[in-house]
Amino acid sequence: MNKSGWHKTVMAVMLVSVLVLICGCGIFSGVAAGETDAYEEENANLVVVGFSQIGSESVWRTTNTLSVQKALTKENGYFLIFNNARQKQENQIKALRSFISQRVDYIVFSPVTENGWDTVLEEAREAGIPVILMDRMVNVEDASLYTTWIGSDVEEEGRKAGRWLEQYLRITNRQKEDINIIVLQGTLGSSSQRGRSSGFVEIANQYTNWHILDQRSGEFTTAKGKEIMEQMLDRYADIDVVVSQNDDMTFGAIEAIEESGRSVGRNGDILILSFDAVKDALLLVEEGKIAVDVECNPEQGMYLAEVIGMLERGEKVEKAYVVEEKVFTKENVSKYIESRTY
Ligand code: GYE
Repeated sequence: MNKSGWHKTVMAVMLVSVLVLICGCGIFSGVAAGETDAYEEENANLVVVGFSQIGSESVWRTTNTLSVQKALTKENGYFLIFNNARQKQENQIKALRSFISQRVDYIVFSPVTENGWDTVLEEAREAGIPVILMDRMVNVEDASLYTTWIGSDVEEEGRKAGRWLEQYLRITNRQKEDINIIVLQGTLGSSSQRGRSSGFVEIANQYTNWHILDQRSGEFTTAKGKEIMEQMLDRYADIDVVVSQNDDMTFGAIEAIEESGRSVGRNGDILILSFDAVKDALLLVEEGKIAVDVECNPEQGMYLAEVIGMLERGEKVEKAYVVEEKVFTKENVSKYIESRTY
């Protein structure tokens, strides 16, 4: 082959390679585009929901997260974007802003504390995205900044605990005795902490012999609940009642009390009043270690799906949906334990 013949061959090979490359790309991009179309088509009708959860501080919280994930599935017509804020309001605000920039159809969030939401909620409103509050409340000037709220009457939960103690002291003839109380609070500034505190105090204030010795936050966790309880046991020799604003803190508090050589229960040194009523706590109610557990229902996912469904159909929704809750004591708890899934 002469020099120009060799050149021609090289050129031809290069040309073929380029063509193969172009066609190849074409084929690949054709497949990819097809897949994207199918993917987009499949998701086009889904309702996109951005959900900012507080964190995973308690059994209640993980159950609540699961219940939303179970309700807002693709099969049910939803595309759920989940974000865990790890107890930080700034993370929740960031998540909300990212939902706004992604133009989700709905924002759902459980605000870690009540204050400081006006600006980001105004941004959501400007973007035309309805906001649904779940579990906890916000404290905003303009209530139209959120569409609706699904949760528990936490103030009533606090009252229920107070009423139980009232009745128990009456039945056991201890109405005249000085009753020393410690309150283990949840996350300070959260609606569950504020509501449970004020509901209980409303009842406590009716009795001059009920003394709230101290209240400190155990941040709704077992570890912190135990730590705070240890401090309280060191500081106060005579504690009759511990009001622990969730079961996780209660587990820690009971450990601390027992390790200090004191006992819990109706025949023990300290009465425990708890909230949430998760399965492990119900077992302790049955055992007599927790005197009363006021239920707080975390399974709010199906209510959420129902409310979004109504909004999708253009129906009017209520401003608040309050879930039903019970009170568990040794007298009634046994029949509820088996069916408890969390
Ligand atoms: O009681 C606690 C949780 O806001 C009602 O938050 C909720 C509370 C619940 O972490 O366990």
